[in-house]
This record gives sequence, C-alpha cells and structure tokens, in this order.
Amino acid sequence: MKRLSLMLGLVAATAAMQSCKMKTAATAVQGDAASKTYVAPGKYDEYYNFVSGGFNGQVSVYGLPSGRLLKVIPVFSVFPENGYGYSEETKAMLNTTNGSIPWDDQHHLDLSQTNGEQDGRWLFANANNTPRIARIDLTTFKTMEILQIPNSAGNHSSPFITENTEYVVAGTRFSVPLGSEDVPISSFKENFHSTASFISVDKNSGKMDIAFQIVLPGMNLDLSHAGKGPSHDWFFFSSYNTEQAYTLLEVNASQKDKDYIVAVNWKKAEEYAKAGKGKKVSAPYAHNTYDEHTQTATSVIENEVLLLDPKDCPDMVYMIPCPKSPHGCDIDPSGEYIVGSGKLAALIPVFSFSKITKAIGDKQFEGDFKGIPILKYESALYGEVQKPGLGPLHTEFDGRGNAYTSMFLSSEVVKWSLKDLKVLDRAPTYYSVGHLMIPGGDTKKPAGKYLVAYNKITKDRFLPTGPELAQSAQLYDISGDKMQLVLDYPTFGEPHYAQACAASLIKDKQVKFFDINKNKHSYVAMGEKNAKVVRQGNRVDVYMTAIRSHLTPDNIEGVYVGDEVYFHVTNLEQDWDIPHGFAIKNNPNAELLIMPGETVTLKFVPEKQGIYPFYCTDFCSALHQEMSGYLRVSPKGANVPLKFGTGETAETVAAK
Ligand SMILES: [Cu+2]
Repeated sequence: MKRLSLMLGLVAATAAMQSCKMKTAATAVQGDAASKTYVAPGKYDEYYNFVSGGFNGQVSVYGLPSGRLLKVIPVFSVFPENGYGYSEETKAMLNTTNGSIPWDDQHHLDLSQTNGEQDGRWLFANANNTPRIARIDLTTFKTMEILQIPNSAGNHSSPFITENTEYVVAGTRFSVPLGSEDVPISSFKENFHSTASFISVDKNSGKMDIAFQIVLPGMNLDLSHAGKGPSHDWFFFSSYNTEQAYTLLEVNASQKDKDYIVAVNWKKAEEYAKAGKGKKVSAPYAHNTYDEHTQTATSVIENEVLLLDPKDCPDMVYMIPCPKSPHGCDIDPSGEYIVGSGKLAALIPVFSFSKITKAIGDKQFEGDFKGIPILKYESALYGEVQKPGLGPLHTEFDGRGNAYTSMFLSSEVVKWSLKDLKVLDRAPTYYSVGHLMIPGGDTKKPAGKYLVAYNKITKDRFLPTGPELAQSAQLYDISGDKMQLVLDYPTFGEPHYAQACAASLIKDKQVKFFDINKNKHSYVAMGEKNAKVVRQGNRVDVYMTAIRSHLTPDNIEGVYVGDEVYFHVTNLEQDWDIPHGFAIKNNPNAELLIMPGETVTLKFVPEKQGIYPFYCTDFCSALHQEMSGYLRVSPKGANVPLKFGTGETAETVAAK
C-alpha cells in the first residue's frame, strides 16, 4: 500500500509539472524551427520514418524532417483502402491457427542490418496481441511474410534483430503455460513461462523460420535489443514482474526493488540447438508468405518448435538485477553499454558488457532465479545516471557519445553523457513521452541529427477532434549541444516505436511497376483479348483487364443470385504511378487497388437480382469517370445465357 501511495504521489507531481509546462509550451519553439523542417514543394525528405500504428495494426511512413505522411502499409489489420486482407490473394496473410485474425496491436519496428548498420532491405514489425512477426519488403512497401509465434502471448519485446539480421527476436510480455494447457491461473509459478523466440532470417530471400525458443521463468519480458561489436553474441531483455504475480500487477508486480535484465548468449544457444540439447515439442503456428510471382499469399501450418531450457544449457542465460520494473533495454553503438530504464526508478543504471563478461568468468553471483544465475548488481554495473527525471523509459544514441532517455512521468527527453553519466540537457515533451527514435539510433552508426519523441498524450497541441485527440510525434534537432524542438506532427494510429533511415538507402530501389510478362498469377488475363468469363457450377471467374480508360469485359450477363463471382482484375499498365481500382455496388467487402502488372481478385456473392455497376476507384485519367461497367444478376434458375464483352451494343449485335 505504501508503494501505491508513492506512485500516486509521483503522478500528482507529474500533473503539477505538466500544467506548469503548458504555460511555457509556446515559448519552447524558437524562430528558426520552420526553416529546419521546411521541405520545399517538389523536394524530397532526408529520411524515411517508419512508425508503428499501435492498435491500428499497420505501419505508417513519414518523411523527415517535414513530418509528411507518405504511406500506410497494411500489415496485421485488414485495409479496405487497397483490399489487403479482403482480396483472395491476401486473405492468407492474416491466417493463424485460430483462423483469420484481421486486427492486431503493432508496437515495434526494426530495419534489417548488415554489420550493425541499416541496409534498407526489410522492415520487421511485431503483433503484440496474437503473437506474430511480419517482414515488409522495402522495394515494394508490401508485407511479404507473417510468422505466428507459438508458446507466446503479448509479443512485446519484438521484433529486434541481430547485427547481420541473423535473427529476429520475439519475447513474451505475458507468461503462459506452454502448449496452452488448461490450468488454474493460481498455478502461475509452476506452470507459466516466458519464452524468447529466435527467428532465423534467410540472407537472400529474407524468409523467416523459428530456429529455437528459450524457455524462461514465468515473468514479463518487456523490451529487448541485440548486442553489437564486442557483445555481438548476446541479446538483452528487460523483465518485470519477477514477483510472478498474476493479479493486480499494478501493486503486486512492483514489490521487489529490482527485476532483471536477461542476458542471452544466442551464439551458445545456437550451438546447443545444433548439438541436440533442445526438445522438439508440438506447437502449431501459421507461416504466411506472399509469392511475388503468383502475387498470391499462402498459409502453411507448421507443427513443432525446438525448446531450449537453460537448465540443460549452462552458460546460456544470466540475470542482471535492474531497479524498479525496467522497461527499455538499449545498447549503445559501441556495444559496451547496456541501459536499463526502470520505469519507477529515480536513476538510470548503465551496465558494462566487459564487466558482465568478467563477472560471469569470476562467478560473481548472488543466487539464482529459477536455476538461472543472478550476477551481483555492482559486478555488472558501469554506473548510474543520477536524478535524470521521473519515469525513464527508452534510450537512443547519437553516435557522439550521448544518450537520450525519455521520461514518461516528467514528460521530457534527457540527454546524458555515456562517458561520465552526467545529465547534459533536458527538453520538455508534450506530453507523456514513450519511445524515442534517432535514425539508426539503435545501430552501430546513428545519424545523430534528429530525434523524434512519440507521445501518449497531446492535450492542447492540435485542433481538438472530440474525445479522441490526434496522436503525435515531436521532432527535435539534436545536432547542437542543446536539443531544439522543431516540429509537432500528428501520426496515424498510436505511435509506439519507430525506425528511420537515410532516404538514399531506399528511394532508388523502388519497384515502379510489376513486369506483366512475369505475372504468374493463375487468373491473369495477358491482354484484353484474353479477358473472359468462365462458369463452373455456381462459380464464375471473371478474367478482367484494366487499362486507361476501360475495363474488359464491361458488360456481363448470365450471372445468378447466389453465384460466387470472382473478379480477377489485371492492371495492364506498364508505367509508374498508374494503379487502377475496382469496386462493385453492394459488395459487403472492400475495393481493390491493382498496381501496374498485377492481378488481384475480389469475391462477390450477389444476394439479389438486379444491375450492379462496377468502376475504377483510383482517379487514373481524364476519362476515369468513364471507366465502369455493368453486371446483370438474374434470379436463380432464370434462362439468361452467359455473355460478356466490351464495346458491343444492341446495334452491333443485330448487325452480325
Ligand atoms: Cu482507372
């Protein structure tokens, strides 16, 4: 109860600080801010900024420093705007062992790396709610693969990657019984476990596979980051609730003075896996891949995973005590410093990788947690940042020896020196900042020019929009000694974490259109002369083409109520930025957006007789409004022959 009142006190203090800051918010922005973020019409931004969509399940892409929204990439949620998850080709992307799950909570992103630097190939995204990891191809900005993670719940400490994208790592926020057994919740200590999944990534194709899962005690893994340089072989996870509470965590998971940073030697784990030290267990999970040639996703259910138990694998996992329910777990560019941010702590502990290695060698242990050795706090500690602010959450680095930590409770970014752990500067955020992001800020080579704060509350920052206000990011110029707030920009969805990289890594590799000659879709119509309508029983396949400014066929008759009509629309254009769309009246589904050279399918089951207009939804030409057609639906059993065409009129038919 004492702790609870302490926390209430903190919250009250924060509220007071916030209201005091509100008065000064207008003066926090200096006059040259506009010129620092101004990107003239027709000019490109310097950075791509990929921002998680939180509870909208998608990823959005902004330009920095302008903050202009460039794209929303559908990942874990259906997206009626382009038919993702609705089209026959993409339905399988959202398949799981529990059927199709059309929504998720997307929290973190990580860009692929080579030698600890961003390589601009792929973006990985996690789904928090139904544990999944997605891979997005940065030449097409399309979700190419979604892998479900079994033996997991609350897939939060994900999808962080190793220095050469050897692995994408996924850790559980919620412990669960492995195998989803039906057990009493009160048997948490005996039956519940957290797991850290190591997902291998094929160097060439990017294809993911679950290599192994490390079984950890029942607790909450929160965030993670890979080591780099000297700590290359290691992965570090923050944990909380090592009290192993399963009810009223607010109080019960804040009892202990310290939880742990979990240090996993993944190279050792790899060796143990190869040496057969693991146990294969039955654990079904969906593995969904989008094939760029057939332009179609397939979902395969895999059946087992390899579990590694630290009890059988000595020297693979260690616990490092870390004060007050650590949240962020961030590794500096040199790979030497591990920053744990205890969200209820009044200091920031910085651990030293060389001291950790030495402490392991010298067996500087203070007991064990469920059989896993616990290092002595002092033996692993480099030092503590004193009085940084209230509620430290996440830390990013600028590559010049400075660290920047977000302070949730005191709503500020605090800049401190890695060398002497002295606070150098602090800048207010508006308000309640979560993650921070510096382009490349979690790699070996940060581009320390800008920092973005992703905030939880935006009260008074934008024009109000009813009870729900805009979500927000704030851009700071960090090139000088003092941080300077230069831009507020609203974000789509709830921004959690983000990544950014130099535009040059991505912009020149863009696929401009798909080569129609390489289209291996089973229902492609290669040219208008191949457009047709085929009936088999009550299934009707329409092989349709779209080119400025008509659809072929655009008159279809001989379809009956209850038929399953599949519109396979091929966009015949071979030019950049000429998508066509397709929608049909009363379809309880979505529209399609079809990129040049692509074939996409919309299923339509008409329930009533009548005339159903269809049309192109993407304004494509001066005669876009003319790009339309009619489907005639007749009563079941009517004698209307199948008929389709473009350009036929009653007169031309009569003249034949
Ligand atoms: Cu069009």
